Amino acid sequence: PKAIQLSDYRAPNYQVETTHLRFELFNDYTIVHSKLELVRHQADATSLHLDGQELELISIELDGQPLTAERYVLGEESMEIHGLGERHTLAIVTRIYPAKNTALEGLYRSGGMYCTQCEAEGFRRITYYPDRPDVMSVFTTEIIADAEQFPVLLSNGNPVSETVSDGKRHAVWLDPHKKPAYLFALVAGDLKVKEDRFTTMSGRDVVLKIFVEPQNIDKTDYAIDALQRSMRWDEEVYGREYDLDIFMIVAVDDFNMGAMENKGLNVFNSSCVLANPATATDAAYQRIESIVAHEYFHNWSGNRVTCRDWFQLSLKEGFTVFRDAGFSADMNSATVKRVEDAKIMRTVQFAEDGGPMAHPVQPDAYIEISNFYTVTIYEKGCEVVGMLHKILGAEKFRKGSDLYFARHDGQAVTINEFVSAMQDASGIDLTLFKRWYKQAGTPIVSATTKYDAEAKTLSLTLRQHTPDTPKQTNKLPVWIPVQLGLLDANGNDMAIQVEPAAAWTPESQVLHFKEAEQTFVFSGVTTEPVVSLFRDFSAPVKVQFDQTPTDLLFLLKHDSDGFNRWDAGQRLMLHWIEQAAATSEFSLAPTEREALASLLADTELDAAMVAYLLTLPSEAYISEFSDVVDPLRIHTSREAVCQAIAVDLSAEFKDCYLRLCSSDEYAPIPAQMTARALKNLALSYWARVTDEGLEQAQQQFASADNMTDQMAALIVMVNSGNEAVAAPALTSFYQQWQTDPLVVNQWLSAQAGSSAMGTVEHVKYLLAHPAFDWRNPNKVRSVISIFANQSLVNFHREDGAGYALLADAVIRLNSSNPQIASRLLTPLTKWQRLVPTLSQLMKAELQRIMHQGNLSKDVYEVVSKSLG
Ligand code: HT7
Ligand code: ZN
Repeated sequence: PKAIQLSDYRAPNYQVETTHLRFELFNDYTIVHSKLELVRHQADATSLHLDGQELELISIELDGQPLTAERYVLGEESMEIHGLGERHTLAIVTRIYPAKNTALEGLYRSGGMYCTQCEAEGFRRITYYPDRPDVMSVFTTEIIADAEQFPVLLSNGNPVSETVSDGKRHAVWLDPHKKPAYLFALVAGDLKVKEDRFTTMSGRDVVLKIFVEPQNIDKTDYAIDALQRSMRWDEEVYGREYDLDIFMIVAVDDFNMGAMENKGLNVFNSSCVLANPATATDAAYQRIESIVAHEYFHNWSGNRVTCRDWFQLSLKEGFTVFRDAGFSADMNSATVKRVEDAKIMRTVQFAEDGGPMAHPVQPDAYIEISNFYTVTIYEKGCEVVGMLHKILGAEKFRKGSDLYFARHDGQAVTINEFVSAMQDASGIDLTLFKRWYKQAGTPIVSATTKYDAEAKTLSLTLRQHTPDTPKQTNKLPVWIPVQLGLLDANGNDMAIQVEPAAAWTPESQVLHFKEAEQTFVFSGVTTEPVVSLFRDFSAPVKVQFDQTPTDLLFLLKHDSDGFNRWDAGQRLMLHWIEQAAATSEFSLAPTEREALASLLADTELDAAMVAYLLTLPSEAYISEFSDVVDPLRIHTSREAVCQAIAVDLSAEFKDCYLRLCSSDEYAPIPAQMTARALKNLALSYWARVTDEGLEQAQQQFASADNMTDQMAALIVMVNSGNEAVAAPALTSFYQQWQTDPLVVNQWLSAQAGSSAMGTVEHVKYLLAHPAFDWRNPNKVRSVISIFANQSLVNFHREDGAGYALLADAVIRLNSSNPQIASRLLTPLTKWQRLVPTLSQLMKAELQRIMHQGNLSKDVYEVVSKSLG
C-alpha cells in the first residue's frame, strides 16, 4: 500500500452544492440513489474523482442521460468521470449489503437496527462520492423501510416529512448546513426515545432526543442532563449556540470507537451513553459526561468549521478535547482532571512518541487514516491548544476562538488557520509555536538550579532536546511554557522577579522557554527555595530535575499547585519503587508514613485527589523511566511498595473506609463520586493485608446498591488471588447481570485485567465463554485489550504465550474488522525496548502477522512500521 502525503494535497475539481440521497432498506440489501449538483471549482477542470468501496453500481446518469462507458473509468476503489463542464447533475444508483458489513464502516446492521459510521472514509462504502472533508454539501436524505420493523428513521438536520403507505415508512430529512460526507448519518430501527428540551441563549427552542433499544430506556437520564449542561457551557464559555431545531443521540452496541459527532445526529457506542446507578460505575458516568460534551462541542469545532484534509485531524480533535476537558474541569475538580489527563499523556502518549508509530500532531503522511485517531492527535493536540491558552491567557484565547469561528464558519480549513486566528486576535507572534504541530517526539527538559545566598538570587538553567523519531531527526527547540513557583521554608509561594523579564508572564506565572538552553535569574530570593516546575502540567514534556526525597515530600505537603503536589508524590513513589527494585525490600520512613497518614486524614482536600495522591505510579508509567523494560521486575518492585504502604497504614485505611461509608442514596454527583473513589481505594489497601478488610469487601459486594461499590469490591476480591473468595463472587455476579451486555463487559475486564487472574489460560477461557463475541468491538476490547494493557506480568509471560494470544486475535480480526485489529496491535509495537528474550518473542509475533496473506492497510501500516 502507498502512503498519502500532505504535500500532494490539491483542492477538489468540483464542489457538490447539494446531495440528495434516497435509501431503500430491504432485508438482504439496500439500494442507494444519489443525486449530486456539481459545480466546477478549479478553472479548466473537466474530470471528477469519486471514491467508492464494496459497491455494486446499478446505474449512472449525467444531466438526465445514461453516462456512456467511455465517459467514466471504474477503478477498484474509485470512479473517474471525464469531459465535464461548468455544472452538472449526476445521478448514481448502487446496491450495498449492510448485514455483511463487519468492518462497521459505512452503513451496517447492529442487532436489529441500521446505522452508519462515515468518519473518516466510510461514506464511500455507501455510494460513489468525492469522500473528502473539503467537499461540503447541503444534504437531503430520504429513507424508505418496512414500517413495522423500522418505526424510527433518522438522518441529519431537521425532519421534513414522514408518511406510511403500503407497509412502507418514508421519512425525509434536510440538513441546511453544508457538511462533508464524513458527517453524514442514517439510523433505522425499533427504538424508544427519551425526550427533553433546551432553550438556546437567543431563545430558540431545541428538542433533544436520545434513541435506545427498548430495554435501555431507563439508562438515558444522565446523558440528557450532560447534554443540557454541555449546551449551556458552550454558550457561556465559548459563546457557541446550537443551530438546528433538533439534536439527537442514538446508542449502538456495535461501534468501533466511543461516539461520532454527525451533524444533529450523534451516534454513540452504547457504553458511552447508557447509565443507571445499578449498572454503571462512577467512572462510566464521568466518561459519558465527557464524551457527550465532546461530541456536542464538535458541532462548532469540527462541523461548522471542519478540516480541509485528514492531516488536519487535530484541528477538530485537539481543540474539541481541550474544550471537553475545560467542561469536565468545571463540572468536577480541575486538579483531578489535570492529573487524569497528565497520566494519559505520560503513559500512553509519551510511549507512542517513543515508538514506531510516532507522528506529529499534524502528520505529513499516512497509509490508513484510521490509524491516526491517536493519543497524539487527540491528547497531545489538546495539550498544544492548552499551551496556547497558557501563552495567550483566557481572555485573548477566547478572542482568538471567536475570530476563528467567525472567519471560517462553513469552511474546511487547516491548523495554520487556527493558529493564525489566535495570533491575529492576541497580537502575539506564534511562528515559533507552530513547531509543536510539525515535530513528533516528546521534548526532554532538564533543569538545574544554583542558589547564591549573598546575592539572593536563584539561577535556573533549562535545556531542551527532542529525540529523533522515525523519519524525523535534528529537531529544533520548541516554545515551552513553564508555569512555576518558588516555595519558602514555610511552604508559601515567594513573589517572583526574573531576568530576562520579557520571558515571564506574571498573570499566569509562566516562564517562556524557547531556546535549546536558557538561564533565568530570580532575584530577591531571601532563602533557598524549593522549586515547583511545570505546575498544572504546563507542557507535554519529560522533565529531568533532581530533587531530593526531602524536597519532594515538602512539595507533596505544601505546594499550592494541586497538580504538582500529586506529581511530587509520584516522583517520591518512583524513588521507593527503584529502591525496592535495587534491594528487593522496602519500608516507609517514619516521615513518609506520617505524610501519607495525614493525607488520608485530611478532610479538607478533595477526596478523589487524596485517592490519586495515594495511588502508586502505574506499571506503564514506571516503564517510561527504563531504557530496557523488564515488566516482571517492575511489577514485583511496585507490588513490594504497595504491600508496605498497605501494612504500615492498614489501620488508617480502615478508618478512612469506615468514615466514608455512607447510607445516602446513590447519585452520580461530584461530592459522592470523590468520596467513593477514596473509600474504595482505602478498601483495596485494607483488604490486601487483613482478613477483616477482605471480609468487608465481600460484604460490600453483597450489599451494594450501585455498580461503583459492587464492582470495586469484586475487583478487590479478584485481585486478592484468593480463589475461594473470587470464584463464587464472579459466578454470582455473572448470574445477576448476564442479560446486561455492558455489565458483562465489566465482568470480563475485571478478570482479564487482573494480574492475579488475567492469565493467558483464563483469557482463553473468557474468549470461549458465551458472553464473548468476536464481532462486537466492546467485547474484544474488554478482554483482549484489557489483558494486554493491564495484566502486564501475564501478557509478558516468559514463553511468549501472551504475545501469541494477541497476535492470533489480530490475525483473526484483520479481515473482519481491520480498524479493531490494528488498534489491538499497539502493545506488540513496543518490542524494541523490552529485555532481549521478550523482545525477540514479541518481534517474532509481529513477523508472523506480517507473513499472513491479505493484510488490511490498517494492520499492514502498524506492523510494517513496527518492524522498521
Ligand atoms: N470524530 C470521531 C471519530 C470516530 C471514528 C474514526 C474512525 C473510525 C471510527 C470512528 N468513530 C468515531 C469521534 C470523535 O473524536 O469525536
Ligand atoms: Zn472528537
